[in-house]
Amino acid sequence: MNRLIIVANRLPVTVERSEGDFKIIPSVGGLATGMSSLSESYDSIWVGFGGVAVDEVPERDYARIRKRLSDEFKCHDVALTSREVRLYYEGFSNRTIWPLFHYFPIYTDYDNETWDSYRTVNQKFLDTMASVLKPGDILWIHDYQLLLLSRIIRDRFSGIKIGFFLHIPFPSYEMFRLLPWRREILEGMLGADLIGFHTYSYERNFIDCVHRITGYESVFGQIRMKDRVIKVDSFPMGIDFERYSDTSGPDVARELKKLKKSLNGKKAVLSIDRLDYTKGIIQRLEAYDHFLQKKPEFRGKVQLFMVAVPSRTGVYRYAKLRREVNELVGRINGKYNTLEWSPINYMFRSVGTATLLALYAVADVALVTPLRDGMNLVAKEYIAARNRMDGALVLSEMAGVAEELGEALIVNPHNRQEVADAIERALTMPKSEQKVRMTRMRERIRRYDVFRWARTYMESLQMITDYQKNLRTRDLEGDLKEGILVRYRNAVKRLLLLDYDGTLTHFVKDPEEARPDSELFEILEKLAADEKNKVAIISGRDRKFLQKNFSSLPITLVAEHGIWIKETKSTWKTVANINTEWKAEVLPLLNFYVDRTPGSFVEEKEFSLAWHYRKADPEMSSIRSKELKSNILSIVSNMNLGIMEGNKVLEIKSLEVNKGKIALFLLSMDDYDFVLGIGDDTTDENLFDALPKGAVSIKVGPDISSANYCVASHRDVRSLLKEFTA
Ligand code: ADQ
Repeated sequence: MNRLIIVANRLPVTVERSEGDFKIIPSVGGLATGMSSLSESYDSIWVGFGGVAVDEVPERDYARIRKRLSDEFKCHDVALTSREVRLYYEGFSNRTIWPLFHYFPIYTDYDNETWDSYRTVNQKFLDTMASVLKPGDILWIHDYQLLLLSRIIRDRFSGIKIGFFLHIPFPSYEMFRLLPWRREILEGMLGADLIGFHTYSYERNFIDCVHRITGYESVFGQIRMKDRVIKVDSFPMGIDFERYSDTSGPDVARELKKLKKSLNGKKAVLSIDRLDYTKGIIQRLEAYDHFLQKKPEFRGKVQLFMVAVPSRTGVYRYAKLRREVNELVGRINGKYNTLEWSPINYMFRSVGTATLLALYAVADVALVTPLRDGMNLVAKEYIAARNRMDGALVLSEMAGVAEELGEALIVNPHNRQEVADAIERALTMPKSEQKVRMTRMRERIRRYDVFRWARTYMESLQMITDYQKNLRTRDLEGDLKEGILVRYRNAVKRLLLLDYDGTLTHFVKDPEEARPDSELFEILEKLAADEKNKVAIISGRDRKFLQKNFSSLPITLVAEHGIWIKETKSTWKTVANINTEWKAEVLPLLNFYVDRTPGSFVEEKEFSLAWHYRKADPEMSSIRSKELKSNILSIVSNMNLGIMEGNKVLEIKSLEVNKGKIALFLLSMDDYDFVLGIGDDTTDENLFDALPKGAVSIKVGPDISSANYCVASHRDVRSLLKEFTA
């Protein structure tokens, strides 16, 4: 059985002092439940903070707690000091990442001291794990307190499968870029093989930030980095549906009876969350006040149960919020109180499972109106508990869960009138309509529960790591090289497809200077002289350049990535009908970038436009090229144009042509028993992908590629080609 190491800020236990000793109580939170379902397939071990700081208790007690955690619960405690808890957890995690990722930039602190501690603690997690990790282990790291850990582990242990899941939103670039440590944080996350989010929007935001800040490209949720491909995907977390849908227990019945008695026929509205400014508690209260103000006929007929669990009490904002909520509840109650009725029943505490279920069961309406929420499990729990298919959910569009629950009454939590109207609609919704909406939502929540979530995630992690194995290009040396030479010699009809810049020759600052030297000429001449060979140079260069430098050789020339082809002793032809009207629209934009990026220039080709920035300042041009690329993307997306990123060049051209398509055309001309493709940049990936099974594809350079083999530079290419003709 494989071992699964689950890494989270907090271990799934609570350590409580009791009569001079300690009690360790396993928690029943969503994450612990989801992970427990994996115990059939994996031997699970947890690594995290146990909740007791090293300097909080005598050394001997601390050692005892750690030992019990590990022996009895398979939990490995990360030893944190109370200072670290203050700086890393309350500080960087909860005063920097949490507010910023929830779109509260004005609540965000940028403090080097807390950042240093965050880094140190992420490192400490590794130290604890180092004694636990074994080859073949799978790691699943959770949440925003450990954004750097994946990279730290990858740098130390290669070959470990690492999954990371973020439980909070991932913000848009405009928000994320505010972080002074944005690059380190992204690089930290990118150490994982699979990065999971609750929703597709967070996934998109992340990919966008990665592209703009690090420059890595992504295709269908795969980010291609220099030496690895990783997967980014969304996995909306679910709940243990059965647990919340069973409200039949005696404890629940008892609680329910109490609640019903206190309601005395009034309708119940429920609000339940951790006391957090992201949950929109103040705004919710204001909307409820507004509702009572505008609809006096409901006074005395509804009761709001407002339950708030104390949370992060050591952080100033939370203490302040607690006071504000207290005051507001007091004010609203004071405004409408009568002898028989008080509009809000406020509980500032955590409630047990039976009470929680009874509250869900009694509530005619649930008000889930966070200002931002990664997912929000309360909404799902309420739906699960509505086993009579009634009740209505008022749900904020800012919660991740809103993407799954279109049948809820969706509101903007900042729009007081809209929330007030939704409360009224929910309270007066006909039973038949409640049933239709609730049935659909329940079915969905039941199907994709927390167990399915955990399983799907693990399957995805397995898939991406298998895929990576297949992608690993092998160095073309020794026996491998010998094998190719033998196949070459035994073949009777060979097709050799060669890129030019960076493959047959090195790069130079001025593209015009990259003339073939005599050594290359000799190699090509010899290859072409063998009548078993058909040699083609497939380049991004224009016809003029290829014509000038290679027309004396009996080889096929392909210009502009496949737009033009010239067979030996023939003239240039195009193989596709290509539209060029788009050029008039794109050219001014490129010229604008030339003006702002000294040293760059635009090359206008017949069927494409290329922006070259090899001679420009590297840092500036790298920023500009990313910016230009995203600007062009918005223009070209509906014109069937593609952007090809070569080495220090962005080329915009019709998607009707690429090196792969021309390779297929050449392949169709004869029956070859040896096919070779060599190239160095992303445009050559189309070529590699188009080659038939059994063909030899070689990537020049260290980047990840779909080629079978790789070599370090154009010199290796030349030496291989020389050996062919030796
Ligand atoms: P939270 O911000 O904690 O979680 P949420 O998903 O709603 O938010 O989970 C809260 C949990 O606490 C629920 O299971 C709920 O039953 C329980 N709870 C709330 N109030 C309670 C009370 N008074 N007494 C007892 N239990 C109470 C973070 C993210 C979310 C994301 C989850 C899971 O902020 O967006 O959905 O992680 O990824």
